[in-house]
Amino acid sequence: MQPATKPIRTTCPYCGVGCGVLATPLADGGLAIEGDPDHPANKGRLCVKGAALGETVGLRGRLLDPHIHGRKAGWDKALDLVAKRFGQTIAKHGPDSVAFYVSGQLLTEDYYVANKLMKGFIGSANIDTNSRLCMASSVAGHKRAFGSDTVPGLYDDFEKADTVVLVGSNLAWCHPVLYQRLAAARQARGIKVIVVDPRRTATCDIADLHLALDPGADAALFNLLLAEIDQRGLIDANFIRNVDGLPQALSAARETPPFSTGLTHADLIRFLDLWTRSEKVVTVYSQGINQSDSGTDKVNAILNCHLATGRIGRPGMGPFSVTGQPNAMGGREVGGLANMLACHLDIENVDHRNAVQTFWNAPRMADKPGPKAVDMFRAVETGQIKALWIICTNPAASMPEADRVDRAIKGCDFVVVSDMIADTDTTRLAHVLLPATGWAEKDGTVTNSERRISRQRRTLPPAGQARDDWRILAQVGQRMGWRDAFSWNDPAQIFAEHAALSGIAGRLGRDFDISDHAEITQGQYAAMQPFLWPQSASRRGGRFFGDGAFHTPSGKARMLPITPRRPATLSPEFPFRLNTGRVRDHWHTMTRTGLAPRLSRHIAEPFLEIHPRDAEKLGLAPAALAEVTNPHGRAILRVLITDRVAPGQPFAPIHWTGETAPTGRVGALVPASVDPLSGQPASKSATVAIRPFAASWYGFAVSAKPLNPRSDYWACATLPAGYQAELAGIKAPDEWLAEAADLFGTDADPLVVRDNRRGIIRMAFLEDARLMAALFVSPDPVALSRSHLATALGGDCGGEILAGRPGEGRADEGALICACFGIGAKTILHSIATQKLVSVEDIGKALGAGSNCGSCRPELKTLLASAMS
Ligand SMILES: Nc1nc2c(c(=O)[nH]1)N[C@H]1C(S)=C(S)[C@@H](COP(=O)(O)OP(=O)(O)OC[C@H]3O[C@@H](n4cnc5c(=O)[nH]c(N)nc54)[C@H](O)[C@@H]3O)O[C@H]1N2
Ligand SMILES: Nc1nc2c(c(=O)[nH]1)N[C@H]1C(S)=C(S)[C@@H](COP(=O)(O)OP(=O)(O)OC[C@H]3O[C@@H](n4cnc5c(=O)[nH]c(N)nc54)[C@H](O)[C@@H]3O)O[C@H]1N2
Ligand code: SF4
Ligand SMILES: [Mo]
Repeated sequence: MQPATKPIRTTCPYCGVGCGVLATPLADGGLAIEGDPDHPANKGRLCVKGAALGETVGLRGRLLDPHIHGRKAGWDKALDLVAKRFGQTIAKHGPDSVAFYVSGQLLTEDYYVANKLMKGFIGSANIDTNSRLCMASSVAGHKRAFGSDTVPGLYDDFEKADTVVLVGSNLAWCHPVLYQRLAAARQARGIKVIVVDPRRTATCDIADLHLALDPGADAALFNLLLAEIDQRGLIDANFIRNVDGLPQALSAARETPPFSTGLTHADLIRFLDLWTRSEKVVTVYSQGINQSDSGTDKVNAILNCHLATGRIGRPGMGPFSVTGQPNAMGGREVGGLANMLACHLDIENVDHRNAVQTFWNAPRMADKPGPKAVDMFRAVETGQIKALWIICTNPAASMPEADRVDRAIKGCDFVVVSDMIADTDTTRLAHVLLPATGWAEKDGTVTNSERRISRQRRTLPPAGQARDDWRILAQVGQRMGWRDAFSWNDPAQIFAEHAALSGIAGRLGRDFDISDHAEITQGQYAAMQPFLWPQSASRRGGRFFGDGAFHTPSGKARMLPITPRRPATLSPEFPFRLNTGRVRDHWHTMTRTGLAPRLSRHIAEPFLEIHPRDAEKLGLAPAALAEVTNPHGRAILRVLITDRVAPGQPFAPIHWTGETAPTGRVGALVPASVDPLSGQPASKSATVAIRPFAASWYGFAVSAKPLNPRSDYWACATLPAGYQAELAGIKAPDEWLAEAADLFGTDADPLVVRDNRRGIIRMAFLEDARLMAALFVSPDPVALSRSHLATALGGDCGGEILAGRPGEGRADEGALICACFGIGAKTILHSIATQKLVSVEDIGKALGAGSNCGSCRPELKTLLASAMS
C-alpha cells in the first residue's frame, strides 16, 4: 500500500516504556508502523504489540455513535442527558453521590479535565483510576520515603548498572523494549541480572540468578539485604545524614529470620553478594511487588536498601518502579488518584488545596480523599454512588471480585461508559455509551516510566462520531454550568494550563514542575520533542535525590521499619495460590490486541500453568480443562503443565473476557483484599480450588464469519481470514449438524466425517471449493494442527481438510513464535536441526525470526535449548 503522507511521530499506546512510533497514513485508511529512531526510549525498536498497531486501527469492533439505553442517539442528546442526570443527582444527594472511574491509558489532557471537573467543580474526590490496581503501592511507597511520588532514575541506568534486579517484573513480556535494551547492555558489558519471581518467566532467560522465592516474601528478602548492608558496613555515612529512620528500619530488618523467603542459603548469599558488591545497582519492581496486600511495605523495603547505601539518583543506580500503562505517570501528575490533587499536590494540605482552587477559580473543592477503587465500587453496590462515569477502562473484567463489580454496576441508577470499542464487559452495562476516539485519532501527551513526556499525535480521522475524551468531559462540564472553566479549543491549551499550575506546585516545593511550557503555543505543542520532567527555571530533567534533597517537610528521606507479612493463608478447601498476570502479545482485556490476528497466534486461549505434581494429584491431563473456583467466582482454563511454576502456585493470564472467553475471566477469582495504605488489590494471590472440568466433548472451530458459540466452555480468537474457537461441553448436543449451523450462522450442507466408535465428528463448510468454516469434535482435547486449519480458511480446499493436518508438501508451522515474520515453532526446530543453528543470532540470519522486534528471543533460546538437550 502506498503511503498517502509523510510519517507522523507519535507514541505507542501500550506499555509504560513509551516507545516513539512513526505512523504513516496509507491510502486505504490504515497505518504503516515503524519504531522512531529518534525517540530516546526505544531508538527505533518496537515490540510485537507496537509493531502490530497498524492491524488494530480499522473500524472493526469500534463504537461509532453515542447510544442511550442501547439505541443510537445524537451527541447533544447524550451529553445533555449525562449533564442533567449528574446535575440532578448532585442536587438531590450531594457531590459524593456521583463518581468517575478513569484510566492510566487516558492522555494527560483528558485526565486533567476529568480531575478538574470532579475535584474542583463537582466538588468531590470521587474519582479513582485503574492505576489503583497497578501503581498505587509504588505511589504510596514513594510518598512515604521521598515525600513525593518521584521515580528517581532513568532508563539509561539499566544500561549503566553493574547489577540489575528485576523484582516481580516479567520485563521480557511486559516492557519488551526496555528488556531488549537491558539484554543488549548485558551482552556488551556483562551486567549481572537477577530475577526475583516465584515463577520462571521468559525474563529469566537473561538472568544470572533466578530467585524463585515464596509468594509475598519480597519484604523479607529486602529486610535481609538491609541487615546485610549494615553487617558489611555499607551504610553510606554521608548520605544517611539526609535520611531519617535508619535505626528503626534496621532493627525491624534484623528481626527477619534468614529462612523466611523460601530460598536456598546459597541463592540468598549470591543475591546478597551481588547486590552489596555492586555500587551501581538498579532494583526494578513491578506488579509482583505492587499487587499485594503488603505492596507498600514491599516497596519501602526496597527503597530502604537504596537509601541506606545512597545508591539513588546517580548514573547506574537506584530503585526503579516500571509503570504499566502508557500514561500511568501522567495520571499521577494530574492527580488521577482519589487521594491526590493535580501536579503532585496533596488534597489534604490546605495550602495546596487553596492554591489549586484559586488557580481554577473553582466553586467547590474536594477537601478529603475519595474512596479508592475497591471502596468506590462498594459505594456503587450500596447505592451511595448513584451516577457513575467509566472512562477508558473495563472494570467489569479487570477489578478484583469482577462478578461482584459487574453486579454493582448493573445495579447503579445511571452508568455512563466512554470507550472506543462497542462490546466490552463494561460497555454492556452502560445506560449511556459514548464513543471515544482511539489512539491513532487522539492528540495529547503521555509520560513514560522515566518521566519522559511525549506527544501522541493524530494520524487518522476520528472513527464515526467518536470524540476526544477531553472534549466529551469538557462538554459535560460546560453543560453543567461551568462554561469558562471548560472552554478549551484544543489539547495544547489544556497542556499549557496544566504546565502553569505545575509552576505553582513547584513554588510550593513539589517535584512536578513543567512551567517552562506554561505559555506553550499550538505550534510549539505540535512540534514538541520528548522531554523529561521537571522543566522549569530551577530544574530541567535529570535524576532525583542524588543530592540528598527530598520533598518531605524536613527535607530528609524516610526509611521505614518493615515487618514482612505473608499473603492470605491457604485452607484445605482452597489449597492453591493463584498467581495472575500477562502474556507477551496481549494487552489487558484485549479490546485492541484481540483485533490483530498475529497477536493471537502466540497464545489464543486462557490457560492455567500448573506444576506436574499438582496436575498429577488432580488428575489433570495435558490440554485438558481445569475448573478453578473460590467463593468469588469460577473459571475454566486450559491446562498447561509446566515446572515454570512451583507446586501449589498455578498461574493464569488476565486477558480473557465475556467477549473472548466468558469462563476465562480470572478477575472474578481475585479477592478484593487490598493493601491498607495504597488500597491496591492483591491480584497475585487468590486462594482457589482446582478440579478437572467434566467435559464430555471438546471442539475446535474456524470460520470466515464471526462465531456464535454457546457451549459450556469457549474461547475465540481472530485469524487472518476469520475467527477460531476452542469449545467444550459437559453434555454433547443432540444433533451436531444443528449445533454447527448455530455456531456458524449458516444453513449450508457441510462435508462430514464421523467415527462413531471414537466419538469423532469433523465438518467442513465449503463455498465454491473454498473453506468457509470447519468444526472438529472429539471426546478428548482435539489433537489437530490449528495453524493448518487457520491457514486453510478462506482458501481452496477439498475433503482432505478433514484430515486435520497438512497434506504432503505443506509444512505445519506449529505454534507461532516470531509474530513479526509469522514463523512457527516447528519451522524453527526444523531449521535448528537441519542448518545446525546454535544461537538466536543464527536463527535470525537463517529465518529472520527474532531479528525484528525481538519479543520472541527468549522463546527462541528455549527452543534452542530443547533442540540441543
Ligand atoms: N504484553 C503485555 N505487556 C504489558 C501489559 C499487558 O497487558 N500485556 N500491561 C502493562 C501493565 S498495565 C502493567 S501494570 C505491566 C505489568 O508488568 P509486570 O508486573 O512485569 O507483569 P505481571 O505479569 O502482572 O506480573 C509480574 C510478575 O510478578 C510475579 N509475582 C507474583 N507474585 C509475586 C511475589 O509475591 N513476588 C514477586 N517478586 N513476584 C511475584 C508473577 O509471577 C509475574 O511473573 O505490564 C505492562 N505491559
Ligand atoms: N487478576 C488481575 N487483575 C488485574 C491485573 C492483574 O495483574 N491481575 N492487573 C491490573 C492492572 S495493573 C491494570 S492496569 C488493569 C487494566 O485493566 P483495564 O483498564 O480494565 O483494561 P483495558 O483492557 O486496558 O481497558 C481499557 C479500555 O479502554 C478502552 N480504550 C482504549 N483507548 C481508549 C481511549 O482513548 N478512550 C476511551 N474512552 N477508551 C479507550 C479499551 O477499548 C478498553 O475497553 O487490570 C488490573 N487487573
Ligand atoms: S515496549 Fe512494546 S508495548 Fe511497550 S511502548 Fe514499546 S512498542 Fe509499545
Ligand atoms: Mo497496570
